[in-house]
Amino acid sequence: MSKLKETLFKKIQEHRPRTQKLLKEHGDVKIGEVTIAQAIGGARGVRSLVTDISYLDPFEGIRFRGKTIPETFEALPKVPGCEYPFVEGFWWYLLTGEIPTMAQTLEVVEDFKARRGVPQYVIDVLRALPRDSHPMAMFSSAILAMQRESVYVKRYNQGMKKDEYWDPTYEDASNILAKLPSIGAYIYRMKYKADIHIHANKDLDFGGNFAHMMGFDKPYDDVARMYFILHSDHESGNVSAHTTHLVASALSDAYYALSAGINGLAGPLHGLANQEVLSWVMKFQQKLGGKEATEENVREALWDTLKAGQVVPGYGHAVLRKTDPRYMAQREFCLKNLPDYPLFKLVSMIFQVAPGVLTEHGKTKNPWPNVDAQSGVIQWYYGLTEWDFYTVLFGIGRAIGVLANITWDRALGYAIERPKSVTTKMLEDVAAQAIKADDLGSD
Ligand code: HAX
Repeated sequence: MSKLKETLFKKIQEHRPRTQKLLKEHGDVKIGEVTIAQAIGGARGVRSLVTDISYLDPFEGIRFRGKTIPETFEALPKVPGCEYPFVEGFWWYLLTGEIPTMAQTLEVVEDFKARRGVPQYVIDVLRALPRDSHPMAMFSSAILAMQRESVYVKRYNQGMKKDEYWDPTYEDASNILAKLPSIGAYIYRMKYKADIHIHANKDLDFGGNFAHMMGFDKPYDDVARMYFILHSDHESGNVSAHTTHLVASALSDAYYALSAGINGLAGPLHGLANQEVLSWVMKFQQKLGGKEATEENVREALWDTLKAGQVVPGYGHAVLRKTDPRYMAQREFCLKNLPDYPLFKLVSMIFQVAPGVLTEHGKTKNPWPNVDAQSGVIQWYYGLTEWDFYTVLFGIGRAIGVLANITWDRALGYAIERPKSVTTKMLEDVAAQAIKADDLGSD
């Protein structure tokens, strides 16, 4: 057994009694109530998911296993000569909650290298899709096509015990994750780089090899590491994480579950917003026709979007009530590495203007930028200008978080998900009863 799997198993054994005790002795304790607005409004704020891998505070933002983004970057072993940590060490951290040593990290690096070969039939599937298919449809199809590889399914069919489910889920998760950079890079080069491919480099780590296979020079390897880690996890309620968790709760394997989660990420209100931001900015520049962007014409363009009944992409969030620290982490990267880049300056100007416009518009509960408002600028600067590929980058990162989560879901025996529906009439009846109770109270 690898060191990572051994450590994970130890953590699972330590954790299981906590979940069992909560269920057995405190199962009836209430942690919240559900309103009609929440039932109709996408279960916003309803506490019905449990994860220890990350937690999203509305004002502080994300913490991975208790650490903020800067603390996480600081604590993890760095790739020699680079500023950002190994993605493989981050995978260890998300799974176990422990910062790995360099030796432990390098063991995962080697393990991933051994797992990273992509079967030829996956390439065939990708090549069979029309070349104008969206990269996210390609990415999801590639993951789904590999379902026949599932170790979990083989073990399940042999009659595995429930408390062993985590083990082949971990194997599936590792096998999938190790292949995602190659799959992403293959899609990119097939679609946008004249179908000319670059072989994996056996000396490179997850982020380094991705940059190499994409065909981008340093420091794009660090950009990739930063990007994957930042996008990995945002607690369990977002669409991609929740979908992956939901599908896996039926004991569908990690291939089915992740492919489904990736489909959710492809929505414009979720992960696709990063491509929408770039598309918005480019349309805006086109409209300016060479004129300089000013706060005034940015404000005008934002209002045009809102008046057309559209959302301003990259702004707002279902949980956050301040600027997303993932936005700030990328902004700091830009301030350090590309402070005078015109696109960065324009995005910074939008950051100055948009919160005021959205506040005046008066609808959104959070007028501040989210992760997607900034990420395209960095990609564009380093030469990745094909913005409909951006959500695949997000998807590779998001896979780290959701695969760690479903490994733990199986370890802790989380149940098949099945919330209860009510009818509109039932809601109307409850509302009428509430009015009656109010009237009696005021008599
Ligand atoms: N521009 C215009 N209107 C917005 C808005 C925005 N950026 N954000 C929210 N609103 C509107 C909503 O559409 C909603 O309008 P209706 O009452 O007419 O339905 C109202 O404000 C209240 O919404 P909310 O409670 O503030 O936000 P939600 O929790 O419902 O939605 C979203 C959160 C992120 C989906 C939303 O803010 C949005 O659509 N933002 C733009 C798209 C975007 O950037 N998505 C990426 C989010 C981060 C992420 O998941 N990345 O993957």
